[in-house]
Amino acid sequence: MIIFVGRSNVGKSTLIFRLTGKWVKRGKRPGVTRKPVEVNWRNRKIVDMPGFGFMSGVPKAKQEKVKDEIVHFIEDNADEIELAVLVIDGKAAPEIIERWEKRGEIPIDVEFYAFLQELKIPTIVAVNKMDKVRNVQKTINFLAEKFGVPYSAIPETFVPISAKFGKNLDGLRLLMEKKLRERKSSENLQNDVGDGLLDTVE
Ligand SMILES: Nc1nc2c(ncn2[C@@H]2O[C@H](COP(=O)(O)OP(=O)(O)OP(=O)(O)O)[C@@H](O)[C@H]2O)c(=O)[nH]1
Ligand SMILES: [Mg+2]
Repeated sequence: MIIFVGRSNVGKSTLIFRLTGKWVKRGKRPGVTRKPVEVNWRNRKIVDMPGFGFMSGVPKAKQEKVKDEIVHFIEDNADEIELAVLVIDGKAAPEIIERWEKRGEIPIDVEFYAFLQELKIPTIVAVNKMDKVRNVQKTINFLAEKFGVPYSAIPETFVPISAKFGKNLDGLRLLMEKKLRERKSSENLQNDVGDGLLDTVE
């Protein structure tokens, strides 16, 4: 099982559609995906998770409930989850993170990354909407510092993409395959990951 997580409206569903070609509901406003949506793809389950954080037209209490449901889903399925792709809006995230820190709160993306590490779930951070970002490397370095990812581990953790415009999806797919292989070899399993598992749909 591979899960796609992240704040609302960062482009998780768009990314899944682009990577797998499977139809998932996408939309302009935060709060489109309301429940974990499972897509069967090449002998794997891909899960499109609801976004956490602001959802338009959804009361705050319900937003909190959705976040709890996401946490429970991940905890309940931790053994089965081979890989998490944490999707970030590369344009909006640095500002949001700084705003939360100024308020003395732990930014939700930082909290979620730490949560996935705690559960020992291999994680890739897909820095999406890079079409809107002027200095991509600077954004990634900033995020790495906030997430506590050492400089040397940046290339194996962060990947800039544009789901909407199909940019660097090959880079993401390669990193996903690498992480899946590493997990398999660490578990000493015999089965191969499979060729062309993560073909991009253009
Ligand atoms: N500019 C830009 N927009 C993007 C990109 N990827 C997705 N979007 C847009 O972001 C919006 C949200 O996309 P979704 O895929 O529905 O986002 P989501 O993360 O699944 O949202 P929730 O289900 O509400 O959590 C849509 O308007 C997409 O077209 C990108 O790479 N660049
Ligand atoms: Mg969605």
